[in-house]
Amino acid sequence: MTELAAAKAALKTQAVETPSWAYANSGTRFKVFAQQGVPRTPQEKLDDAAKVHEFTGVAPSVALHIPWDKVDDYTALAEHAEDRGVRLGTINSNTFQDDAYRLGSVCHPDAAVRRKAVDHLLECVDIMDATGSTDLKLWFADGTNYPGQDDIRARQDRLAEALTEVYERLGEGQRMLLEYKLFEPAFYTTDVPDWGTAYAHCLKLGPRAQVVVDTGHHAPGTNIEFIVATLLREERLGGFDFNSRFYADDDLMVGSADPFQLFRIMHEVVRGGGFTSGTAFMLDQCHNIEAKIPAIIRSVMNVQEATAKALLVDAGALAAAQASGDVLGANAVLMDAYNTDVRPLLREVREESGLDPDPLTAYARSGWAEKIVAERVGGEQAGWGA
Ligand code: AOS
Ligand code: ZN
Ligand code: ZN
Repeated sequence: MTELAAAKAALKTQAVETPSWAYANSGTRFKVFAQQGVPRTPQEKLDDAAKVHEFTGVAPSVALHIPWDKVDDYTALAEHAEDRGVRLGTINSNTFQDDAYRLGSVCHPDAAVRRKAVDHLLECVDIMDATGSTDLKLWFADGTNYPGQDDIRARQDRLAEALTEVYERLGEGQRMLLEYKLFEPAFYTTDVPDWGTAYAHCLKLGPRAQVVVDTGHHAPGTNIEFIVATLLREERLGGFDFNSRFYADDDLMVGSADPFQLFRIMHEVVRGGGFTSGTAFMLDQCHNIEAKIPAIIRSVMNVQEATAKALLVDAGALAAAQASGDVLGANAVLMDAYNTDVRPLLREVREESGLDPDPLTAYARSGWAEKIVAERVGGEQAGWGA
């Protein structure tokens, strides 16, 4: 197979998971700007996600959030997804929207609150059993605001205890993905603030505990591709939460703030065999002012473009330049790939897969946007900014 054919084949099998909450209304703590036609139920979120998959061909699964997507019958929800041509993906837990969690959830000083939080996580694994989801994604808002507020070490012990109980409950083929975040909502300490802390816990738990890299959860200037390379090397990169940031956890469209960073990350994914290692490629975004479905289609396309560029890196030339200490030459190999306009290649890939080469105009032509505005009244809030 030529290199171009190999790149095309990889692009055709790429899978980007879209988050249910990105289809619903969301906002900042200042205001939620409600949009017309947004989903009123988890089923309608899946209907919209199916449209993203229909026009991009590479968004076959949808991440759920419990309780935002709570239903009585998860098997029926999985069937609804299947009927629409998509499937249910990662289950995201929520231990941050209850009054009980003022001082934390699994790290809370009170054992009764920790029990409540762990029970919720165990319920999420029950849901995974019903939906057939393989991944449980854990993000904890736990932390403290003031020095001395709680014992940093004791909180780590409580975290380890909770994670162990949930890890032991996982069934065959299920994984626990632990996400880290620099700060927010806690401002002084965060209990899982960085990849090192997440990795240390995962290492103790076992191979089915892996780290999630949310691209928006780092300090400015952090070399995220280094983290990606390291976690892949240690076989602990469970997945990505893709999004873009300018300031904090902005959850903007992936590849919109810094497409070069996304390319550098995807280069390390390609280099580290991340397409075949079980790494999940998820979006974690909120579309506060832009139209939601087109924004998600755009995001999926941005991931595809960065991936295509990374696949076009001339690995042989790069290795040769690196081995001979050719600093400028090595850098030029990467930049050549980054500066390639891959849009014609991706149009070809789509046509070869029986898709319209331009997903955004195809979606606009489909009439779906008008249909949902006419049919859906009173769409729901995602949960953020509620
Ligand atoms: C929060 O900042 C995180 O990015 C999480 O991934 C969060 O759990 C997700 O946005 C929805 O639950
Ligand atoms: Zn995230
Ligand atoms: Zn986040």
